[in-house]
Amino acid sequence: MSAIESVLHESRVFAPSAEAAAGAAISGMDAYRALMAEAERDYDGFWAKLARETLSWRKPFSKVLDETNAPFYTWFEDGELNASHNCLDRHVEAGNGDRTALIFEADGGEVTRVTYQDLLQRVCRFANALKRRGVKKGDRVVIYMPMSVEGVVAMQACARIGAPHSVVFGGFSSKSLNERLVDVGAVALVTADEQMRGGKALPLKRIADEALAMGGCEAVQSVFVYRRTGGEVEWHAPRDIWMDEAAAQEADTCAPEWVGAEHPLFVLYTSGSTGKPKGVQHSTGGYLLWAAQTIKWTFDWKPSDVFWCTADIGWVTGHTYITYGPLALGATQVVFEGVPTYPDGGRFWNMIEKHKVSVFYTAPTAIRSLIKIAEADAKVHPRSYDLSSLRILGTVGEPINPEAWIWYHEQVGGSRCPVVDTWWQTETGGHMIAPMPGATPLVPGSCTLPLPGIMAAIVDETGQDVPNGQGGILVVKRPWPAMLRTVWGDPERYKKSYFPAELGGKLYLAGDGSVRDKETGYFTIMGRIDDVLNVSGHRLGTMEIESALVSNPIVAEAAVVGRPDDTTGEAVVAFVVLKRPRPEGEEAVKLANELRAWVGKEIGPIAKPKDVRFGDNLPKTRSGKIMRRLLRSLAKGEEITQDVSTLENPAILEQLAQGR
Ligand code: 7RM
Repeated sequence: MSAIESVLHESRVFAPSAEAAAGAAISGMDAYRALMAEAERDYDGFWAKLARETLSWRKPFSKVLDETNAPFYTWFEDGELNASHNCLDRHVEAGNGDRTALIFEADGGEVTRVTYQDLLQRVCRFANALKRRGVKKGDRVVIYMPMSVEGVVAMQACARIGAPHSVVFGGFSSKSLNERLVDVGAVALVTADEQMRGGKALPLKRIADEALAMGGCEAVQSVFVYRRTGGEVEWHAPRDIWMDEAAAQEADTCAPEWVGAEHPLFVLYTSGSTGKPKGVQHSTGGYLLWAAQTIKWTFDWKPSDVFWCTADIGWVTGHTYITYGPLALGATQVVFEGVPTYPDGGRFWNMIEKHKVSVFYTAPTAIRSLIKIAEADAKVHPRSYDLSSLRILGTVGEPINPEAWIWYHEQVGGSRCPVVDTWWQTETGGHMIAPMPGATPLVPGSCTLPLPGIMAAIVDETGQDVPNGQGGILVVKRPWPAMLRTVWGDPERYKKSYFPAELGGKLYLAGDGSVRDKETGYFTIMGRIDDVLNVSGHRLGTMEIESALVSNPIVAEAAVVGRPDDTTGEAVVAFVVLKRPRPEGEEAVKLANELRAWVGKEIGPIAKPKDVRFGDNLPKTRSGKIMRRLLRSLAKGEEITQDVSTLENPAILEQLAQGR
C-alpha cells in the first residue's frame, strides 16, 4: 500500500483536546498562522527574536541571515556564544544546579541521576583533559561510544572548547569508523572498553584499535577510553588514556571557549545516493536555537516534563533531542543504554512508569516491533503498566503506518496524548514538518504542517510548485538557521546534492517525495526519491552496500534495492552475480550468509541484506544500465508488468524472481 493510500484508509482527524490546547505555547491554529505570517512578513525579525529569547549570547549578533554567498548561508554571524555554556552554566547560574539533567538507565537497569551542577563539573573536567592532550578550538574529535552519561559529557566537553565532534554510531564497523576518522581529520578519539546492549558486550575499543590501525588517521594522538564494563582491552600507551583517570586530575571548572555563531559545532556522517557518506556540518548558533525551539513547539515542552528520546547519540536525533535541545532548555531527561526488548518487550513501558516520563519520542520501527510482542504477551502489553504520566508522544525517522499510529495513540497514550509525527533530517538539524500538540488536528500517517518559519513546499522536476493533491519533490524554499552549512571538506557536493541547478539552485532538496492533502495542505512523506534506503529509521545508501559487496573477492557484480518490511519499514535486498557459477540450494544459503556477514563487517550490522539473491547476471538495458525498477519489483515478489522490451537479457528475471 502506498503512503497516500494508507492515509486514505485512516481518515479520522484527532483534534487537540481542550486540555492540551489550554496550557500550550501555541494554542490553536490561529496562533500558528499568526507566527507563520510574522515569519513571512519579516523573516529576519522573526528569527532574530527567537534567537535572542532562546539562547544566551556572549556577544549579541547584529546580522541575521546573510545570503551573499548563497547557498552558503550564514546566520547571526557576528554573534558569539558557547553551546555548552547555554546547556549547562546558564541553568546553574540561574539557581537550577540541583535540577536533574539526566536520569541514566543502564542496560541492566541500574539508574544514575546527574544534576545540572554535576554535569557541568564533569564536562569541565573532561574539557580540561582534552585540552591537556592538546585538543584546541577547531580540532575534530571523533566519539565512538555507547549510550552513556560519558557520551553526553564527551560531546558537551568538545562544544565547551570549540572542538567540533563527530559521533560515530557504536554499531558501525572498524572500516566505517576509519573512513570517518580519516575524512574528518580527527586528532582524538573517545571510545569505551565495551558497549552493553541487551545483555551482550560489544568490544568497542577493539574495533577502535582496528580502525586506527587501518591507517590514514595518524593525526589521532589520543584515545580516551570510558571504562564501561572493565572488560579486557589492548593498551597502546601513551596514546590511550582512561577517561576517568584523565578527568580525575583536572579542575572541575573550565572557561567556555566563546565561538562565532557559525563555528562548526559538529560533523555527522549520513548516507547519500552516491559515493561515501557525507559529513554534514552544523553551526553553533542556528543549530542550537532550533534544537531548543522545536522542543518548545513540537513537544509543547514545560519545565515539569520528564523528556525521553530513545535515539542513540550516534544519530542526529540523539544530538538534537538528547545532547543539545533538552539541555539547552534545562530539561530533565531519561537517557537509556539498552534496547527496547531486553530483558523483555515491556522495557519502554516499565521505564516510562518508573521515571514518570511525560514526553516520549521514539521510532515507528520500535513501535511496530513492540506491537507484535505486546499482542502476543499480555504481561508486556502497555496496558499492564501505569503510563498516566505521559502527555505527548512523538515519532521520527520513517513514515508511520496509520495502524501503528492508532495503536501508539490508544494503547500507549490511552487516547489522551497527541502523537506528533516529526519529519526532518540530519541536514535540517531539527524538526521541520510536525504538528504542535495544542494546535494541530492530527491525521495518522501525516506529519501535518511546517513549523513556523519553515517554508516547505512540493515542486516538480523543474522546481515549479505543484498543486495540492499532486505528488512531487519536497523542498524548502528559504534557508533556516539550523540547516547544514556544508559537506565537510566538499563544498561542491553540498551545492550539487542540496541546491541542484535543475531546481534553479535556490531550493533546498530534501531527497523525499511528498504530497499535500487537497483540503488541509497536510504533508505526507512518500519516501526517498534517490537511492537511499530507510531501514528501521536508519539511512543507508544502496551504493555503499553495493561497494561493500563487490569488495568481496567472490563477487563480480551487485545491485541493492529496498523492499517494504512490516517491522523495519524497508529491508535491504541484494542481487548478486558471483565470479563463479550461480550457487543453488545449501551452497546458496551458505554464501548468502557469508555475504551478509561481510557487509556487517564492512559497514555495520544495520546494513546487512535481509535477502541475498544470486543470478547469472543482472537485468540490464542494452546500454548496460541496471534496471533497478525491475529489481524493486522482484524484491517485492511482484509480477513484472513493466515494459521489458529494452532489456538485454529478459530471461534473467525468472531466475532472480525465484530467490535463493
Ligand atoms: C531524523 C532522521 C532522514 C530521512 C528523511 C525521510 C525519513 C524522517 C520521517 C521520515 C517519514 C517522518 N534523520 N524520515 N522522518 N519519513 N516520516 N516523520 O531520521 O537523516 O537519518 O533520515 O528519514 O526519508 O529524508 S536522517
